[in-house]
Amino acid sequence: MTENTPHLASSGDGQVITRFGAEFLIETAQGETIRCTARRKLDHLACGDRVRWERQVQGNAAVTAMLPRKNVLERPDFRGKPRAIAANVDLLIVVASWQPAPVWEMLDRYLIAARRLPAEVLLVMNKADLRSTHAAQEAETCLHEFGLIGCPVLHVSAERPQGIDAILNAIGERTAIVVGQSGVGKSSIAAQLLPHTDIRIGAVADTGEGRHTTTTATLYRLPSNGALIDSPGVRDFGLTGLDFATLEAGFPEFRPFLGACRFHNCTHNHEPGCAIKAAASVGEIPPQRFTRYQSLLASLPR
Ligand SMILES: Nc1nc2c(ncn2[C@@H]2O[C@H](COP(=O)(O)OP(=O)(O)OP(=O)(O)O)[C@@H](O)[C@H]2O)c(=O)[nH]1
Ligand SMILES: [Mg+2]
Ligand SMILES: [Zn+2]
Repeated sequence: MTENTPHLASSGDGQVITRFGAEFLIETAQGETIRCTARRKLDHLACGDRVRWERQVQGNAAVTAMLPRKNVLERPDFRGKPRAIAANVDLLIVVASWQPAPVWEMLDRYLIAARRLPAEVLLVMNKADLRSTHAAQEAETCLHEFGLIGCPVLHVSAERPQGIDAILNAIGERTAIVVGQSGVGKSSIAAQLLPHTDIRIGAVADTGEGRHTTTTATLYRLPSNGALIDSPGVRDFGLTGLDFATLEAGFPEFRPFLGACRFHNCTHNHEPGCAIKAAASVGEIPPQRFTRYQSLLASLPR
């Protein structure tokens, strides 16, 4: 191999562990981590991507191609252009906490994103130790609704620690990513799952807001053969290119009623004879979720 005979070029397949601008850490098929650059045409590469790499005779390694992706999680950059956060994700672990408090509409958008990937979704309510002191009744109602629509919910505390094994079991041998607001404890959870790995954790400000401690997505191998991607916290999670069909599909609680509206192109908003609205009005569809659906609908480009 090249390690012993540097005059020989080598090549192989690998996976992006993390990237810092134009520099990538690639895990080779042999489990070795190497530093690589990539051509500009591969600028869209993200953590989790499978790639082909080559080491030059001079000793520099470069990513030469991206292998086919199963899926990619994106969010808009400051210009609104889609930016890849991570690729080849099986499970989207949406982390929320009691401080900072959940932004429910953001959780709705993550559910839509998971459905679109597609990937399974798991809602992890971290900081369970703060629930009795910080949870407002309205928050408990909103959270309860996620359970009602069939979204799996785990209550954990990365600090206690408590409930961490349940996360590990949910991941199994798959690749999961933790996403959510800054300061909810994504890296704290990652650190609990990976006790021998050095992972940065940052205190929340007095306002309860996170300080954006994690700055780039990183993939970690779990002892269970699965993988966990820790990702930078967001202030908000926007969906790129959201259309009506994607929005509707992101509300699984609508499914039993779809097709029963008077108009086949019903948007479940102002239309007469809407079966979804009727179900929401009698509580068969969780009302808070339905209200937020309407505001998401209003945000769609016309
Ligand atoms: N009370 C309590 N605090 C916690 C818990 N888990 C994490 N924290 C604290 O929350 C703060 C933020 O933790 P991080 O793990 O850095 O949060 P993060 O989601 O990775 O934040 P970003 O990297 O900025 O997105 C730290 O001060 C942690 O000690 C918990 O279960 N209970
Ligand atoms: Mg973090
Ligand atoms: Zn309708």
